[in-house]
Amino acid sequence: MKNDFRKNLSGGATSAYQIEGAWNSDGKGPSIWDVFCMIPGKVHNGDTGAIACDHYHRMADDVALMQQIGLQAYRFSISWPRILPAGRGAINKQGIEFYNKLIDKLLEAGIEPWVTLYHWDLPAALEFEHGGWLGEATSDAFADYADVCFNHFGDRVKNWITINEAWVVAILGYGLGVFAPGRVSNSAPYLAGHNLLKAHGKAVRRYREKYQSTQKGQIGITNNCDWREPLTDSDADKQAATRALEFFLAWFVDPIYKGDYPESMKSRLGARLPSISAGDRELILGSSNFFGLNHYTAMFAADASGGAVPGNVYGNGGLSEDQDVSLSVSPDWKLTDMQWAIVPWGCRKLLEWIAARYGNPPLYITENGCAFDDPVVNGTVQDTARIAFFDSYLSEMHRAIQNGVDLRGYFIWSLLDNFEWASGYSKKFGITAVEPGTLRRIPKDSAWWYRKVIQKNGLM
Ligand code: PNW
Repeated sequence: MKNDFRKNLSGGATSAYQIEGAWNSDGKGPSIWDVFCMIPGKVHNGDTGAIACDHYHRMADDVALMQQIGLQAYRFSISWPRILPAGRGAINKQGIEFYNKLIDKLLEAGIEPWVTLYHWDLPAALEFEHGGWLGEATSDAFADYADVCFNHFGDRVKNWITINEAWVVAILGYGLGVFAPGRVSNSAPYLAGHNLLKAHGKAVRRYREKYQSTQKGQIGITNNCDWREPLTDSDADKQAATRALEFFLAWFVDPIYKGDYPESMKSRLGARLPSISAGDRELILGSSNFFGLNHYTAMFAADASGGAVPGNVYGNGGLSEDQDVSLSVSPDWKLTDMQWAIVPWGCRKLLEWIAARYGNPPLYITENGCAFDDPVVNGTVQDTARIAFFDSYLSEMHRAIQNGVDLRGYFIWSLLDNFEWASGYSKKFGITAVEPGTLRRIPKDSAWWYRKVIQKNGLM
């Protein structure tokens, strides 16, 4: 009964800054995360990604590990400043070499590469020159960088994701200031979001005009969204939940599938939300071959005036005063180490909401996972809560597919315990532990469980 939950593929995901290390090796330029980590108080315990999992030097072993686990696909990101140390201009050959080797190793191992072009490690040069994503010039630089990647890797890479989680970049990076570049503002997020959408559109245009017909790959964007369940069945709370989803997800997805920002955002934000010009619309509308979704948790939403946002280390309601939504969690929900509630049915409801709003697009869950800290005992890690998490979320995805959602693939976050941004190494999302000091990889029980799920193409 639980069989055949996936139509296409099961993979694992990571990102460059979280695993590579080698932050200033072989010609790599600094990113805004390299800089952000140097600012006292920004990252838990003063941790940095300078060494991280040292994946840069252990790449071949890590691919062997993926093969052992049986991954069919691997989602990783390319470090923009490893390819273009100054953000634009001269190409760093050694950076190209590294990703060439990684891609070749993956293909030899029968693992399909899924490449994210931007997973938050903006070249620091572009922060200084253009104010990062506040400058439109950064979106042009992104298209040129993407072009370099298509040109060098597109003969072998057939799945491209332009931007990872524009919401996180905009809100956590430019609104709440808890992620790089650390700005605090109630208007900058909407400008940054606008330029991120344009960057996506410009990169996709480049791919379509120069590469797609010969390389025959697909390109899309990945956004993150939690589910928002109305706290009561009052109309006011139902509208609050919809509004919360619009400020979270539709912000970036409506422009791509409908050509404009949601009405709720336009009316509430006024001049703080840039308008989508005719030219922007042409660039952005229809610019994704698939719908990438990262999903972790759910919260209740209630109508409120500038409600507080409890229960989340990042305060991830966004700028809630713009929404008049108050978020909360049920005391019955179990929490992960991120204090994110485990609500598997929320995943199904979100998938169905997306299918209904956007005409059932081909969907990929490009991240889903949980942080738990389980000890290594005699070389094993019994992470039963993580297995239960994956099992319950996959079951609900299966139900969504049965209900007609076109879900084609699934990537667990993450292959390795890694640098969890402002939480440093304190939050462990991996199906593989990384031993402090030696950095030895120790697959957790969830890795072997996932292997069986992939082999069987269904749950146990
Ligand atoms: C995502 N929020 O980040 C990222 O894509 C990963 O790099 C990260 O490791 C993973 O999820 C786990 O955090 C998010 O506050 C960060 O809603 C913050 C939020 C969501 C996703």
